[in-house]
Amino acid sequence: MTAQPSLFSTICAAGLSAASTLSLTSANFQPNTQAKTQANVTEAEPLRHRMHQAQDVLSEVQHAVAVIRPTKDKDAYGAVRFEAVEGGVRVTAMIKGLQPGSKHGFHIHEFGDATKPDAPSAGSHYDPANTDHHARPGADEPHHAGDMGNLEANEQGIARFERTFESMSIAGSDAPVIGRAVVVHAEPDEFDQPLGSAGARIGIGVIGVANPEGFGRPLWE
Ligand SMILES: [Cu+2]
Repeated sequence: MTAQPSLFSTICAAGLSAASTLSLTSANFQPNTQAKTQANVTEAEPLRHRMHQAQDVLSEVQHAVAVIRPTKDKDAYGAVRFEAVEGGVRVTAMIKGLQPGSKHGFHIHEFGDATKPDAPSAGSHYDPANTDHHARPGADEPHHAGDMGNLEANEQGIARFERTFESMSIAGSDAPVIGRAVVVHAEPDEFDQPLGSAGARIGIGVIGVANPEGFGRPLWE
């Protein structure tokens, strides 16, 4: 019974200490826009492809999911699942709101950042091996780990996708996709350089840790 007041006091003390630190920090803070911009440029490089200590926590994750929402004035929406399987990651997707019979470039991009209405914040194709080369997935040539090919919509404008990729992992050391973004493009991926000419970004979703319960349920039912 004595543990409770003791714990409470500790929390209060920690709270006061944090509050003092905060006010001190605010009082001393001098905005310096130029220095801040330079720091961001320097810090962005390792963050593109590395997970730092978070890797230790996430390495057990076997299932990930991205919920796709339309970008500004577009209509693509749906979900993409990632499951660790023997030799790679199985990706299953169902995307709706597409034109009947249309094809759409389908990639993992380097930043899980969907803050911009038309999604340039997601950056370029996820390419942790620095291949600097775009290609059809599974092609016998170097390609971005994020090259997933094309979605193909049926007559109802619904695309279903299922493919296993050897060139990625959920949260392992080999091209971990967790925390990156899935992008659906307006145009077909033509597999030309540098990025496949797939046009505007019509849908985007950030890849997060999935709830394993119910993960086996078919995505399109
Ligand atoms: Cu793309």
